[in-house]
Amino acid sequence: MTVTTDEAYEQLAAQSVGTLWRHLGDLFPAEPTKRAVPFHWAYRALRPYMLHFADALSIEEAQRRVLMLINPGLQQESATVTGLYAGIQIILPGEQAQAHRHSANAFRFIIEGSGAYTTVSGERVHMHPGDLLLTPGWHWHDHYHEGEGPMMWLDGLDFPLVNSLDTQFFELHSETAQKVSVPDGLSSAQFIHGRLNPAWIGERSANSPIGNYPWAETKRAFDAIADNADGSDVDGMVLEYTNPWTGGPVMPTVSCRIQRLVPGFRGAARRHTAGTILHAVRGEGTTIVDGQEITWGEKDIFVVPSWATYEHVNSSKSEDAVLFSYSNEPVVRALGLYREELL
Ligand code: GTQ
Repeated sequence: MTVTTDEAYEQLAAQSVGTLWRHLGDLFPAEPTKRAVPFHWAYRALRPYMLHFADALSIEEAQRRVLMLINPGLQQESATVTGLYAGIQIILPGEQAQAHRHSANAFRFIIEGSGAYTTVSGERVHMHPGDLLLTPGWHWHDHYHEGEGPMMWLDGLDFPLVNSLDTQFFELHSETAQKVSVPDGLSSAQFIHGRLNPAWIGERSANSPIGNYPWAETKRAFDAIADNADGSDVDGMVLEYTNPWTGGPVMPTVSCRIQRLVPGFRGAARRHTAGTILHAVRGEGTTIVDGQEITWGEKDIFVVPSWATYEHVNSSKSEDAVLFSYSNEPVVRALGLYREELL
Protein backbone atom coordinates (compact mmCIF):
# COMPACT_ATOMS: atom_id res chain seq x y z
CA MET A 1 0.00 0.00 0.00
CA THR A 2 1.27 3.38 -0.85
CA VAL A 3 -0.32 5.60 1.74
CA THR A 4 1.22 7.63 4.52
CA THR A 5 0.17 6.79 8.06
CA ASP A 6 -1.84 10.05 8.26
CA GLU A 7 -3.68 9.10 5.08
CA ALA A 8 -4.35 5.61 6.45
CA TYR A 9 -6.00 7.08 9.58
CA GLU A 10 -8.07 9.43 7.43
CA GLN A 11 -9.15 6.76 4.95
CA LEU A 12 -10.11 4.31 7.70
CA ALA A 13 -12.14 6.97 9.52
CA ALA A 14 -14.01 7.64 6.25
CA GLN A 15 -14.92 3.92 6.22
CA SER A 16 -16.13 4.02 9.85
CA VAL A 17 -13.12 2.16 11.14
CA GLY A 18 -11.23 3.18 14.25
CA THR A 19 -7.85 2.12 15.63
CA LEU A 20 -7.98 0.68 19.11
CA TRP A 21 -4.48 1.73 20.15
CA ARG A 22 -5.58 5.36 20.03
CA HIS A 23 -8.63 4.74 22.29
CA LEU A 24 -7.62 2.11 24.85
CA GLY A 25 -7.37 4.74 27.58
CA ASP A 26 -10.78 6.36 27.06
CA LEU A 27 -12.66 3.12 26.30
CA PHE A 28 -11.17 1.25 29.25
CA PRO A 29 -10.66 3.80 32.04
CA ALA A 30 -9.01 2.42 35.17
CA GLU A 31 -12.17 3.42 37.07
CA PRO A 32 -15.66 4.59 35.96
CA THR A 33 -15.43 8.01 34.30
CA LYS A 34 -18.51 9.37 36.14
CA ARG A 35 -20.12 11.56 33.53
CA ALA A 36 -22.90 12.20 36.06
CA VAL A 37 -21.96 14.80 38.68
CA PRO A 38 -23.18 15.16 42.28
CA PHE A 39 -26.12 17.55 42.16
CA HIS A 40 -28.94 18.95 44.32
CA TRP A 41 -32.36 20.47 43.49
CA ALA A 42 -34.11 22.45 46.23
CA TYR A 43 -37.84 21.76 46.18
CA ARG A 44 -38.74 25.27 47.33
CA ALA A 45 -36.88 26.71 44.32
CA LEU A 46 -38.77 24.46 41.86
CA ARG A 47 -42.26 24.73 43.35
CA PRO A 48 -43.07 28.22 42.01
CA TYR A 49 -42.23 27.04 38.46
CA MET A 50 -44.49 24.03 38.90
CA LEU A 51 -47.33 26.35 39.87
CA HIS A 52 -46.52 28.69 37.00
CA PHE A 53 -46.81 25.93 34.41
CA ALA A 54 -49.90 24.50 36.08
CA ASP A 55 -51.46 27.87 35.27
CA ALA A 56 -49.79 28.55 31.90
CA LEU A 57 -50.13 25.12 30.27
CA SER A 58 -53.21 22.92 30.10
CA ILE A 59 -52.90 19.22 30.90
CA GLU A 60 -54.21 18.47 27.40
CA GLU A 61 -51.35 20.45 25.84
CA ALA A 62 -48.72 18.97 28.10
CA GLN A 63 -50.07 15.37 28.41
CA ARG A 64 -47.80 15.23 31.50
CA ARG A 65 -46.81 18.44 33.32
CA VAL A 66 -43.35 17.54 34.53
CA LEU A 67 -40.12 19.38 35.32
CA MET A 68 -37.22 17.07 34.43
CA LEU A 69 -34.25 17.05 36.81
CA ILE A 70 -31.36 16.68 34.39
CA ASN A 71 -27.84 15.97 35.52
CA PRO A 72 -25.45 18.55 33.96
CA GLY A 73 -23.26 15.65 32.80
CA LEU A 74 -26.11 13.72 31.16
CA GLN A 75 -27.98 16.32 29.11
CA GLN A 76 -27.86 14.30 25.90
CA GLU A 77 -29.98 11.51 27.39
CA SER A 78 -32.05 13.66 29.82
CA ALA A 79 -30.90 11.46 32.68
CA THR A 80 -30.54 12.29 36.38
CA VAL A 81 -27.99 9.57 37.06
CA THR A 82 -26.74 7.12 34.43
CA GLY A 83 -29.73 5.03 33.27
CA LEU A 84 -32.32 6.71 35.50
CA TYR A 85 -34.44 9.82 35.48
CA ALA A 86 -36.28 11.97 38.03
CA GLY A 87 -39.06 14.47 37.34
CA ILE A 88 -41.58 16.41 39.39
CA GLN A 89 -45.14 16.26 38.16
CA ILE A 90 -48.08 18.53 39.02
CA ILE A 91 -51.78 17.96 38.45
CA LEU A 92 -54.62 20.30 39.46
CA PRO A 93 -58.12 19.51 40.74
CA GLY A 94 -60.44 18.43 37.93
CA GLU A 95 -57.63 17.46 35.56
CA GLN A 96 -57.09 14.12 33.78
CA ALA A 97 -53.75 13.11 32.29
CA GLN A 98 -54.33 10.99 29.18
CA ALA A 99 -53.79 7.22 29.36
CA HIS A 100 -50.60 5.98 27.73
CA ARG A 101 -47.98 3.24 28.09
CA HIS A 102 -44.30 2.83 27.40
CA SER A 103 -41.60 0.18 27.71
CA ALA A 104 -39.87 2.12 30.47
CA ASN A 105 -40.66 1.17 34.06
CA ALA A 106 -41.98 4.03 36.18
CA PHE A 107 -42.96 4.84 39.74
CA ARG A 108 -44.26 7.86 41.63
CA PHE A 109 -43.33 8.89 45.16
CA ILE A 110 -45.98 11.30 46.43
CA ILE A 111 -44.71 14.64 47.74
CA GLU A 112 -47.77 16.78 48.51
CA GLY A 113 -51.52 17.09 48.02
CA SER A 114 -54.54 14.83 48.41
CA GLY A 115 -57.41 13.51 46.33
CA ALA A 116 -55.52 12.28 43.26
CA TYR A 117 -55.22 8.76 41.90
CA THR A 118 -53.71 6.99 38.97
CA THR A 119 -55.31 4.12 37.09
CA VAL A 120 -52.81 1.34 36.36
CA SER A 121 -53.93 -1.61 34.23
CA GLY A 122 -57.59 -1.18 35.20
CA GLU A 123 -57.02 -0.46 38.91
CA ARG A 124 -57.47 2.94 40.55
CA VAL A 125 -54.61 3.58 42.95
CA HIS A 126 -55.12 6.48 45.38
CA MET A 127 -52.19 8.69 46.38
CA HIS A 128 -51.14 10.13 49.75
CA PRO A 129 -47.86 11.85 50.65
CA GLY A 130 -45.13 9.26 51.22
CA ASP A 131 -46.84 6.56 49.10
CA LEU A 132 -44.84 4.70 46.44
CA LEU A 133 -46.94 3.83 43.35
CA LEU A 134 -45.63 1.50 40.64
CA THR A 135 -46.30 1.67 36.91
CA PRO A 136 -44.23 -1.19 35.48
CA GLY A 137 -43.29 -1.14 31.78
CA TRP A 138 -46.09 -1.42 29.21
CA HIS A 139 -48.88 -0.95 31.81
CA TRP A 140 -51.49 1.64 30.79
CA HIS A 141 -51.57 4.58 33.20
CA ASP A 142 -53.64 7.78 33.48
CA HIS A 143 -53.72 10.29 36.35
CA TYR A 144 -56.72 12.08 37.91
CA HIS A 145 -57.21 14.72 40.58
CA GLU A 146 -60.55 14.94 42.33
CA GLY A 147 -59.37 16.71 45.50
CA GLU A 148 -58.43 20.29 46.39
CA GLY A 149 -55.20 22.16 45.72
CA PRO A 150 -52.25 21.09 43.59
CA MET A 151 -50.93 17.53 43.79
CA MET A 152 -47.22 16.94 43.20
CA TRP A 153 -45.05 13.87 43.11
CA LEU A 154 -41.63 12.60 42.15
CA ASP A 155 -41.56 10.51 38.97
CA GLY A 156 -38.81 7.90 38.63
CA LEU A 157 -38.28 6.17 35.28
CA ASP A 158 -35.62 3.99 33.70
CA PHE A 159 -36.14 5.51 30.23
CA PRO A 160 -32.46 6.57 29.81
CA LEU A 161 -31.50 2.88 30.11
CA VAL A 162 -34.34 1.72 27.84
CA ASN A 163 -33.44 4.37 25.25
CA SER A 164 -29.73 3.53 25.38
CA LEU A 165 -30.63 -0.05 24.41
CA ASP A 166 -32.95 1.15 21.60
CA THR A 167 -35.83 -0.75 23.18
CA GLN A 168 -38.39 1.99 23.85
CA PHE A 169 -41.97 1.74 22.57
CA PHE A 170 -44.72 4.25 23.41
CA GLU A 171 -48.45 4.17 22.76
CA LEU A 172 -51.30 6.60 23.46
CA HIS A 173 -54.57 4.99 24.54
CA SER A 174 -57.44 5.45 22.08
CA GLU A 175 -59.52 7.02 24.90
CA THR A 176 -58.45 9.69 27.42
CA ALA A 177 -59.27 7.27 30.23
CA GLN A 178 -58.75 3.52 30.33
CA LYS A 179 -61.57 1.37 31.74
CA VAL A 180 -61.57 0.55 35.42
CA SER A 181 -61.93 -3.22 35.76
CA VAL A 182 -61.17 -4.09 39.42
CA PRO A 183 -62.01 -2.55 42.84
CA ASP A 184 -59.88 0.46 43.88
CA GLY A 185 -56.59 -0.45 45.51
CA LEU A 186 -57.10 -4.20 45.05
CA SER A 187 -53.44 -5.08 44.44
CA SER A 188 -52.28 -3.44 47.68
CA ALA A 189 -55.14 -5.04 49.61
CA GLN A 190 -54.11 -8.47 48.31
CA PHE A 191 -50.34 -8.26 48.46
CA ILE A 192 -49.14 -5.67 50.97
CA HIS A 193 -49.09 -8.18 53.83
CA GLY A 194 -45.95 -9.58 52.22
CA ARG A 195 -45.90 -12.98 53.98
CA LEU A 196 -49.40 -14.02 52.77
CA ASN A 197 -49.61 -13.89 48.98
CA PRO A 198 -52.75 -14.82 47.03
CA ALA A 199 -51.87 -18.32 45.84
CA TRP A 200 -54.59 -18.35 43.16
CA ILE A 201 -52.77 -15.76 41.09
CA GLY A 202 -50.66 -17.65 38.60
CA GLU A 203 -48.68 -14.88 36.95
CA ARG A 204 -45.56 -14.19 39.00
CA SER A 205 -43.85 -11.43 37.11
CA ALA A 206 -40.49 -9.77 37.59
CA ASN A 207 -42.48 -6.65 38.54
CA SER A 208 -44.08 -6.34 41.91
CA PRO A 209 -47.90 -6.72 41.57
CA ILE A 210 -48.39 -4.00 44.24
CA GLY A 211 -49.85 -0.73 42.90
CA ASN A 212 -49.20 1.26 46.07
CA TYR A 213 -46.78 0.82 48.98
CA PRO A 214 -48.60 3.23 51.27
CA TRP A 215 -46.81 5.54 53.68
CA ALA A 216 -48.97 4.12 56.49
CA GLU A 217 -47.22 0.72 55.98
CA THR A 218 -43.77 2.31 55.83
CA LYS A 219 -44.46 4.16 59.07
CA ARG A 220 -45.71 0.96 60.68
CA ALA A 221 -42.44 -0.78 59.73
CA PHE A 222 -40.27 2.00 61.21
CA ASP A 223 -42.44 2.18 64.33
CA ALA A 224 -42.16 -1.58 64.83
CA ILE A 225 -38.36 -1.51 64.57
CA ALA A 226 -38.27 1.65 66.70
CA ASP A 227 -34.76 2.16 68.09
CA ASN A 228 -34.18 -1.55 68.58
CA ALA A 229 -31.86 -2.08 65.60
CA ASP A 230 -28.44 -0.71 64.80
CA GLY A 231 -29.14 -0.40 61.09
CA SER A 232 -26.39 -0.04 58.52
CA ASP A 233 -23.21 1.94 59.33
CA VAL A 234 -23.58 3.68 56.00
CA ASP A 235 -27.33 4.06 55.55
CA GLY A 236 -28.92 3.82 58.99
CA MET A 237 -32.25 2.02 59.22
CA VAL A 238 -32.69 1.28 55.54
CA LEU A 239 -35.64 -0.73 54.19
CA GLU A 240 -36.09 -1.99 50.66
CA TYR A 241 -39.51 -2.09 49.02
CA THR A 242 -39.79 -5.63 47.65
CA ASN A 243 -41.64 -7.66 45.06
CA PRO A 244 -43.67 -10.13 47.17
CA TRP A 245 -43.13 -12.89 44.58
CA THR A 246 -39.34 -12.72 44.66
CA GLY A 247 -38.28 -10.77 47.74
CA GLY A 248 -36.17 -8.79 45.27
CA PRO A 249 -36.49 -5.25 43.91
CA VAL A 250 -39.91 -3.84 42.94
CA MET A 251 -39.03 -3.76 39.23
CA PRO A 252 -36.21 -5.51 37.35
CA THR A 253 -34.29 -2.30 36.71
CA VAL A 254 -34.97 -0.24 39.84
CA SER A 255 -34.43 -0.74 43.54
CA CYS A 256 -36.47 1.58 45.81
CA ARG A 257 -35.53 2.15 49.45
CA ILE A 258 -36.46 4.27 52.42
CA GLN A 259 -34.08 5.05 55.26
CA ARG A 260 -34.32 6.63 58.66
CA LEU A 261 -31.29 8.54 59.92
CA VAL A 262 -31.65 9.01 63.66
CA PRO A 263 -30.80 12.39 65.23
CA GLY A 264 -27.03 12.93 65.18
CA PHE A 265 -26.48 10.06 62.66
CA ARG A 266 -23.11 10.24 60.91
CA GLY A 267 -22.76 7.49 58.32
CA ALA A 268 -19.62 5.67 57.29
CA ALA A 269 -18.29 6.56 53.82
CA ARG A 270 -18.90 4.15 50.96
CA ARG A 271 -18.92 4.01 47.19
CA HIS A 272 -20.60 1.56 44.84
CA THR A 273 -21.38 1.22 41.15
CA ALA A 274 -25.11 1.98 41.29
CA GLY A 275 -26.08 5.59 40.52
CA THR A 276 -28.64 6.73 43.13
CA ILE A 277 -31.32 9.44 43.29
CA LEU A 278 -32.45 10.55 46.76
CA HIS A 279 -35.42 12.57 48.04
CA ALA A 280 -35.72 13.94 51.58
CA VAL A 281 -39.15 12.93 52.87
CA ARG A 282 -38.59 14.71 56.14
CA GLY A 283 -35.84 16.40 58.09
CA GLU A 284 -32.66 17.96 56.81
CA GLY A 285 -29.04 16.99 56.63
CA THR A 286 -25.84 16.89 54.65
CA THR A 287 -24.50 14.25 52.32
CA ILE A 288 -20.84 14.55 51.37
CA VAL A 289 -20.45 13.28 47.79
CA ASP A 290 -16.88 12.99 46.50
CA GLY A 291 -15.89 15.70 48.95
CA GLN A 292 -18.73 18.03 47.96
CA GLU A 293 -21.17 18.94 50.74
CA ILE A 294 -24.78 18.67 49.64
CA THR A 295 -27.02 20.24 52.27
CA TRP A 296 -30.58 19.09 51.74
CA GLY A 297 -33.89 20.19 53.21
CA GLU A 298 -37.31 18.61 53.27
CA LYS A 299 -38.63 17.50 49.83
CA ASP A 300 -35.29 18.21 48.07
CA ILE A 301 -33.80 15.82 45.52
CA PHE A 302 -30.09 15.05 45.06
CA VAL A 303 -27.89 12.44 43.41
CA VAL A 304 -24.95 10.20 44.19
CA PRO A 305 -23.40 9.07 40.87
CA SER A 306 -21.92 5.61 40.38
CA TRP A 307 -18.58 5.18 42.18
CA ALA A 308 -18.90 8.52 44.02
CA THR A 309 -18.01 8.27 47.72
CA TYR A 310 -20.87 9.38 49.96
CA GLU A 311 -21.60 9.81 53.63
CA HIS A 312 -24.91 10.88 55.15
CA VAL A 313 -25.16 13.18 58.16
CA ASN A 314 -28.27 14.09 60.15
CA SER A 315 -26.99 17.04 62.15
CA SER A 316 -30.26 17.57 64.03
CA LYS A 317 -30.09 16.56 67.70
CA SER A 318 -33.82 15.95 67.99
CA GLU A 319 -35.38 15.20 64.58
CA ASP A 320 -35.18 12.10 62.39
CA ALA A 321 -34.29 12.49 58.73
CA VAL A 322 -36.02 10.16 56.25
CA LEU A 323 -34.67 9.63 52.72
CA PHE A 324 -36.44 7.84 49.88
CA SER A 325 -33.98 6.61 47.25
CA TYR A 326 -33.82 4.61 44.04
CA SER A 327 -30.96 3.19 42.03
CA ASN A 328 -30.14 0.93 39.11
CA GLU A 329 -28.46 -1.59 41.41
CA PRO A 330 -30.56 -4.56 40.11
CA VAL A 331 -29.30 -3.94 36.56
CA VAL A 332 -25.72 -3.52 37.65
CA ARG A 333 -25.89 -6.68 39.80
CA ALA A 334 -27.62 -8.74 37.09
CA LEU A 335 -24.76 -7.92 34.75
CA GLY A 336 -22.10 -8.80 37.30
CA LEU A 337 -20.93 -5.17 37.45
CA TYR A 338 -21.72 -4.37 41.08
CA ARG A 339 -18.74 -3.32 43.20
CA GLU A 340 -18.65 -1.57 46.50
CA GLU A 341 -15.98 -0.25 48.81
CA LEU A 342 -16.17 0.96 52.38
CA LEU A 343 -13.78 3.86 52.91
O1 GTQ B 1 -46.68 10.25 34.36
O2 GTQ B 1 -46.70 8.83 32.71
O3 GTQ B 1 -42.08 12.13 34.37
O4 GTQ B 1 -44.87 8.94 30.92
C1 GTQ B 1 -42.17 10.96 32.33
C2 GTQ B 1 -42.90 10.14 31.46
C3 GTQ B 1 -44.05 10.94 33.84
C4 GTQ B 1 -46.14 9.70 33.37
C5 GTQ B 1 -42.77 11.34 33.51
C6 GTQ B 1 -44.18 9.74 31.79
C7 GTQ B 1 -44.76 10.13 32.99
